[in-house]
Amino acid sequence: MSDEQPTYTGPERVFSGVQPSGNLTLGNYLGAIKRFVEMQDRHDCVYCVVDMHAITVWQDPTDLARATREVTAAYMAAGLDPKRSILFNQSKVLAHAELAWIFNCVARMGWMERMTQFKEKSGKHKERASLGLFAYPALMAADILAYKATHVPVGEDQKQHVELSRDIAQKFNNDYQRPGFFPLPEPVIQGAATRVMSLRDGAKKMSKSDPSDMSRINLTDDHDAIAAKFRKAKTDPHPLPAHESELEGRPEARNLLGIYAALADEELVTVLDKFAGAQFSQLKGELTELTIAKLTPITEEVTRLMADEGEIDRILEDGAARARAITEPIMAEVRQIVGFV
Ligand code: AQP
Repeated sequence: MSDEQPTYTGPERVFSGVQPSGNLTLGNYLGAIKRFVEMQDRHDCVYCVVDMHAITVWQDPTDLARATREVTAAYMAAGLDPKRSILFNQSKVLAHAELAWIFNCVARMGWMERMTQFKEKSGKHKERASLGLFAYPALMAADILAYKATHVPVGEDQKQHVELSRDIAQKFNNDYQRPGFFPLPEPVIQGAATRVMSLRDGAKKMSKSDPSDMSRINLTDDHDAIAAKFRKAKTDPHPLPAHESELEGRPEARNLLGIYAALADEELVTVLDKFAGAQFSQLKGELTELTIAKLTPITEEVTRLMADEGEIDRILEDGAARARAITEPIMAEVRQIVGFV
């Protein structure tokens, strides 16, 4: 679809979220949470724990509640300040569900059928996948647009969904002849680790739901587990290269060097320079130390915060009230535009 329509002139706002669907991974941290923190200083930010997205695949209710508090704790442990950014869980703000229904009626089946995440997650048995899993991108568009958010920091895997949100916003604006009502949100995909890959297979994304725990670093892993996972990480038989062009066809080398660069806050070229000609064993050793140094303070803080669930719930409640204050006038206008009396 073309983006030609009068541009949105409202304020800039950042929205993003993480699913409480299991242990957070290094991929979630580097691709999303670390970048949320970087944006907090410069923008008006809304960060959600997307529990309604999580139930698109089965979640044990007790585990879902625990994971919702744990993602909130991880947000704060990583550096999000609940006074500056709005932190809350999605199910507390009904605008998400309401706008998602309207967007279900705006989005086209053909658009949804092209979504690679649905194809991957539903696998060979699409007829057994939940209707919610299919409609997931419409809920994500509602998450973003209920706040008229303009920027969405995500990992590479979510780019297609943010682009679909643009299509939905544009079609809504066109269908209801309200040019510029919704912004066309921009995905913000930056840094050296926008797609952290599985440690067992450089062609697969590192994911919370991968059946192999050895494929990922969890934010809750202890030092021994981190060391063992990097030690056993898949490699290739060649020494590490000096130039980015030589990473072509070497996904495991690219992945480990990219993780190092993102954790060290260095450019990939600097890291290539540092390890040029070295064996994987040297990179793995230094990567283990760096990962432990960066993740341990976060893990310890998550444990400390999780000891007071009441305080986490209070933060979520406060964030939800502030979130509702943004969505309510927007939803009042949406209802009027759609013709709901
Ligand atoms: N491997 C990754 N590399 C970089 N970014 C990643 N993200 C996820 N995996 C990687 C980013 O983390 C944010 C939150 O993701 P999510 O929990 O909403 O869902 P997801 O993308 O489906 O992540 P997972 O870990 O793979 O979860 P499951 O296994 O439950 O599906 C997003 O910004 C995502 O891009």
